[in-house]
Amino acid sequence: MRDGLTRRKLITTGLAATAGASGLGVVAALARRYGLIPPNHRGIFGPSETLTYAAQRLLIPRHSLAREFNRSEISKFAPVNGNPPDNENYHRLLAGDFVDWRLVVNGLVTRPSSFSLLELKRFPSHSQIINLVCEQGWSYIAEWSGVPLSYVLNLVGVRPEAKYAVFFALDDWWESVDMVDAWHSQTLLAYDMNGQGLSAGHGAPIRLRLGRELGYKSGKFLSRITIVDSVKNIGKGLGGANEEDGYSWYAGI
Ligand SMILES: Nc1nc2c(c(=O)[nH]1)N[C@H]1C(S)=C(S)[C@@H](COP(=O)(O)O)O[C@H]1N2
Ligand SMILES: [Mo]
Repeated sequence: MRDGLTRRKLITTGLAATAGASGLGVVAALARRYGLIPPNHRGIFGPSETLTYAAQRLLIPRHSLAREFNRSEISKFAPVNGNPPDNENYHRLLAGDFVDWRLVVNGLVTRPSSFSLLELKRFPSHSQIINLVCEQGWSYIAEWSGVPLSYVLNLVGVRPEAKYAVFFALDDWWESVDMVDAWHSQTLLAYDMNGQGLSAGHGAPIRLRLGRELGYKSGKFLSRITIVDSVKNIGKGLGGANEEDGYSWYAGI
């Protein structure tokens, strides 16, 4: 406790000094020291990506919660961003109510597994009314129910080297988060939205709902979660499909 505070104070001082001066190298050094280098630390925005991510992780308690709302605050209208996957596999799964779908969980885990929708629905469920904020400038409040990702991670047993959870979807979307957000209590594998089964548009059969990151990190139509110690060999190594289009890897809100 005391160590944590001392450490936080030290780091705050370091970051504050750096923010004022031109010494982004100091942040990089601090970030490196605490293993807080985001996958997209190179390029023009690299130093500021590192600054944002390292500052958030060092200064904000890891269990801090996104704001939750009352039922009366649920938005009347919830936009759908994009179309459901337009491929034969998705059409077939959707037509069969996803009985043939499975969520694969593998990588740095002691018991690689796959789960059917029914199995996931039988696990303890959690509901949360939170805001979904799209980087395009719109947002809506909705209630999501599902199984906390932490429950599934405990079932498969995450190995100590784990650094990121990578999510793959039935379209060409993929994204990753660090293990702080993976274990976070508001990180949900959601199958219900506002008390009803997820529509295809909102991500059937299962979507990720992260409380503390922008909408594009909350993958719809999930098919696989892979736990890794590095994302450098996945795609262009930037941590996600959106990052390859120039978005931030860390999209904390
Ligand atoms: N698989 C997949 N997940 C995705 C996307 C996508 O195109 N494919 N779009 C993202 C974006 S940009 C946002 S804002 C939210 C929107 O969720 P909604 O369509 O349920 O409102 O989903 C995210 N998850
Ligand atoms: Mo978005």
